[in-house]
Amino acid sequence: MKAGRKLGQWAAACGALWAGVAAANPERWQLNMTTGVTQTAAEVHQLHMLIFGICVAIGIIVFGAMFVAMVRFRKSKGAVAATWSHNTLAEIIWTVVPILILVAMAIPATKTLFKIDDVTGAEMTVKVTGYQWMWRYEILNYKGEPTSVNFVSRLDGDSDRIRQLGSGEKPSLTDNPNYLLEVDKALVLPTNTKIRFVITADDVIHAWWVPSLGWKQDAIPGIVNEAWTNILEPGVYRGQCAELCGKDHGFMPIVVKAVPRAEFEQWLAEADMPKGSAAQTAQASTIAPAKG
Ligand SMILES: [Cu+2]
Repeated sequence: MKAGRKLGQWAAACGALWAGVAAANPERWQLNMTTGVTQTAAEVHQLHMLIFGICVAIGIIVFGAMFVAMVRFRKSKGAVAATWSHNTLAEIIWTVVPILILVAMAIPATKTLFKIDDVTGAEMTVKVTGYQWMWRYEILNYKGEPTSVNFVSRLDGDSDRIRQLGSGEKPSLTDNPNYLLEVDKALVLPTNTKIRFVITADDVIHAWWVPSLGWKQDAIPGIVNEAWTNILEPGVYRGQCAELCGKDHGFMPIVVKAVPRAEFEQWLAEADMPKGSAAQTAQASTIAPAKG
């Protein structure tokens, strides 16, 4: 009884630790996947935990059987090796059981993959283009209306200064907790809105990845990939390029700022300048990707 209570307390402590490390944004030394801020991310996390549990159970059974065999049937105890070489029943069992386990894992995974692939019913489209080494965001439309919002998001000045050789400043997490995870212009998105992304690249292959959204998508020159999200909670969600793309691959972070719809509409009204306006021309001249 006493042992049972101890075990219960221990399990509760482990559970709290596990939940604590699975916050929306990945934390330093986080061990588990993030639970994220979208239905997709939550489902992906649940699948991950289910399949992790199945793998642990298989590991315990297989390694347990192996160690029992090694200890109980060792030579020093007088064990003699069997001489038979085929057993049809055993072969059928070790073929059928893994197939059943794989099918059992594939059914829920496939259901989630279909949902991740279904971009229908989106109220907004964002085009993401990867460059060496920055991201361009174009809000192609919102609620069926085209917009002219088009900007480049780069590593923020503070991170850029700290990373320079001989800057005299060593990056410190207390000075800058978002070192290499901050940009000059974040992608502002509305919450509780199905947002479709079309993702491509202009030079080499990149990948757009914000862990809290639950997916990553390759950005490939000449190909337009699709993805979607529906962010449930306002917040700032950080990500990175997830495909090695050159010397500054580690210096092209992603920041998504999710705000309530009313706030987003206000931001959009300010950012959406009429085509050909002086302000937009000035903006366009600063968004050509730098060579280097
Ligand atoms: Cu990259």
